[in-house]
Amino acid sequence: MTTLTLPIKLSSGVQRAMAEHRAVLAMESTVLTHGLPYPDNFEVLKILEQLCTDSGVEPATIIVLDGIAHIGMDEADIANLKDKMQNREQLHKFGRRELPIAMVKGLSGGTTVSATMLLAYYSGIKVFSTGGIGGVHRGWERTLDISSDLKALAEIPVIVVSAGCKAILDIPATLEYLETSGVPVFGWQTHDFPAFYSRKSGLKIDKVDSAKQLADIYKTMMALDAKSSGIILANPVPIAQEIPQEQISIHIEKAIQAAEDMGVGGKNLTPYLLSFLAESTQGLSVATNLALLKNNVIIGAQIAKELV
Ligand code: PSU
Ligand code: MN
Repeated sequence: MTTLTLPIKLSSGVQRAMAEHRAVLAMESTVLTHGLPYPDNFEVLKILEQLCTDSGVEPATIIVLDGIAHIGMDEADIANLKDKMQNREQLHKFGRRELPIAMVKGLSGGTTVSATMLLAYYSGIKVFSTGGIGGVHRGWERTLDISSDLKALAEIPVIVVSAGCKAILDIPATLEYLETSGVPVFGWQTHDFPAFYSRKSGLKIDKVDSAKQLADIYKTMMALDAKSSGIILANPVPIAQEIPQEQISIHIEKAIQAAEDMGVGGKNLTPYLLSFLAESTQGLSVATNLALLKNNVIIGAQIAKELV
């Protein structure tokens, strides 16, 4: 078999940063294609990339456009994405298993945590900031719906900075799955695993105190085991933007009931629940979403700098 050149393109900024041995932070794109309304999503992209640059770290938003995995977007790529946004149905949601078909068929879409982790690792990027990770869905006993994010976390040695996961999921089962898979889960200066909108889920995890400490843990893990898992760093949403659990849980119960009534499942379930929540909280969830994304980029950038 001849060797295949994969359709993976590094942005000019990422190429430069790598050549100069400067820190790079990966970011996902499902939040752009499926998580946030247009044109707010482009505003968020700009804000997050600027925050990253201000921290002295090169942003690498990962996305698939016309079958090419982009590791960071140049101006022309952002224009191309904006164009595709006008006909949003053509933008898919790609998990890890869908990357080869997207590349072969020349499709476009956002990459989930599992796909972003794979492309980041392949490109030599060790840290990735996102909003929330996928996990074990409620009712998994019946549906076996477990996000491929968890399997990717078990198999790909990338640090994923998130605000935990939403209570649309079965959070205790998600943490059990991660424990079984040997994935370390740390709280950023806290023992509380956050539940995305809320700073606490009621579940306890280990704590890290600094970016240096986490970077040292990552290096130690890699030295011990060449086939290491990823690491989850759970960073609670800032207090000012927190939505208390009692308040958000009403919306979450409604979202889950609506999905059940509509028979939504498989890869459509998470986007359905996310957009239901955005609508039913009337934008409240969008402000929280932006606050925690920014918070995760700031911490992710600190860690990326410790790992160059
Ligand atoms: N949870 C969120 N926001 C998100 C997602 C999950 O709070 O944007 C997205 C991420 O891209 C994640 C994906 O990787 O959904 C998980 O989808 P699934 O449950 O189908 O694996
Ligand atoms: Mn699923």
